[in-house]
Amino acid sequence: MTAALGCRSCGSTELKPFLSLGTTPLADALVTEEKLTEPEARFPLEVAFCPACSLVQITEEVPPEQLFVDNYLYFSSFSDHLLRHSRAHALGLIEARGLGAESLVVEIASNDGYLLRNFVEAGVPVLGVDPAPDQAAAATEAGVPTLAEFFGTALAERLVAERGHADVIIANNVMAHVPELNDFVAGMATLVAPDGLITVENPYVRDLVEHREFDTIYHEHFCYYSCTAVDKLVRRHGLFLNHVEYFPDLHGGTLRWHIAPREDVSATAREYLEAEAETGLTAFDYYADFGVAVERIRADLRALLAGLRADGKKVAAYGAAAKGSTLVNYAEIGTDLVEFVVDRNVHKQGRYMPGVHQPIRPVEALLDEQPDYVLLLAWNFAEEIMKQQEEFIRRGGRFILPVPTPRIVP
Ligand code: DWN
Repeated sequence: MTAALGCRSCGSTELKPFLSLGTTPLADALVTEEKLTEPEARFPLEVAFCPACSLVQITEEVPPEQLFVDNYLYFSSFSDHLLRHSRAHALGLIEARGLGAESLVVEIASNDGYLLRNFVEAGVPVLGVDPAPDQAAAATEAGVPTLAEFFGTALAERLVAERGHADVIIANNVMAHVPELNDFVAGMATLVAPDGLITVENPYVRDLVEHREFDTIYHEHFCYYSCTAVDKLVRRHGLFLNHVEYFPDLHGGTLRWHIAPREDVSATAREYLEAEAETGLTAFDYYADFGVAVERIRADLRALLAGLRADGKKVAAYGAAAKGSTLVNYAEIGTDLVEFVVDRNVHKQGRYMPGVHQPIRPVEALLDEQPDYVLLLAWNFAEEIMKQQEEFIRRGGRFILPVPTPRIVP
């Protein structure tokens, strides 16, 4: 672990911390039975704002190999909502860009092939890049050729030499996950064709603050983006932020940035940049009080759970999500408050939540055990999950949504 020497984008050494979530275990380091009694690696979890380029980022750095290679358990295909979103993205690009058999689409952090498979079905040549070996293997087995490597300038140069430039590069939920940010963006600038397109998706830092989504802060997420930060970052590498799309119901509020070697900035992109300057996303004061709001959520959630338990209620949780790990560890929600967690990712079942050690069980445990309340750690999929759990709700089960304020639904 090494403390970042300066801003991951512009190098400024004037970073201004505004929130500390304590020293926490790695969010996706779900614990096996055999290792329950062993100490877990913990790292400071603190975020800071860069006044020079507006990038929000964590101040400590965990080696990516430790985050994404050693037993990384996140598989994208466990969310129907995400699969629908990804398919629409792929089909939209095929039509808008006139992609066909002569094209090349590269996805960075392609996981289990959840998105690229839509291009394969349409006969568009693809290449996935993902360092997580199990996910890369699953993608390759599903017919999506995938390199189990980290992406950067060196790999980009090799790919150009071997395959030529990419007509489209897709980088969803990965530009937040790379410590060497400039090398990553320089790699995309190297790989993309001169008339090509790069689409980057990440949660929007405005929604993180305004919807109090502090649990989306964890060591995998080195950076938290505004359009202003993205614009300054890509222009440093001869690329332009030309357009912005907003998806309010994905991961708590996601932006898709359209980036290209040719400048053609849309009115929408300009509006986002102007709005950020007007609302203050480009100044420290916007973030200064976030910590106070987060501490209030912690206190309110703990009080709610303690009250339910004092009334003899049985409480479980849904979603062994990385964000869930941040929430239960920062709020110190142990098995005394939440007995177990359910998750439909079979790779996570049978393990335990980092730090607080709730057992992770199949989703069916909700009907078997019928807890009175379920803390929805995967609140970003609340609609999908609560529809799926109609029987549990019919039997009287209720959910607790933790952010922006802890509340019981329905
Ligand atoms: O950037 C990242 C975000 C976008 O996704 C990655 N670093 C990791 C991941 O973060 P997360 O683990 O917080 O993501 P999810 O996708 O919000 O986690 C949802 C969890 O809930 C997964 O473990 C799957 C599970 N799930 C389920 O059990 N039943 C999800 C759905 C939709 C369901 O119906």
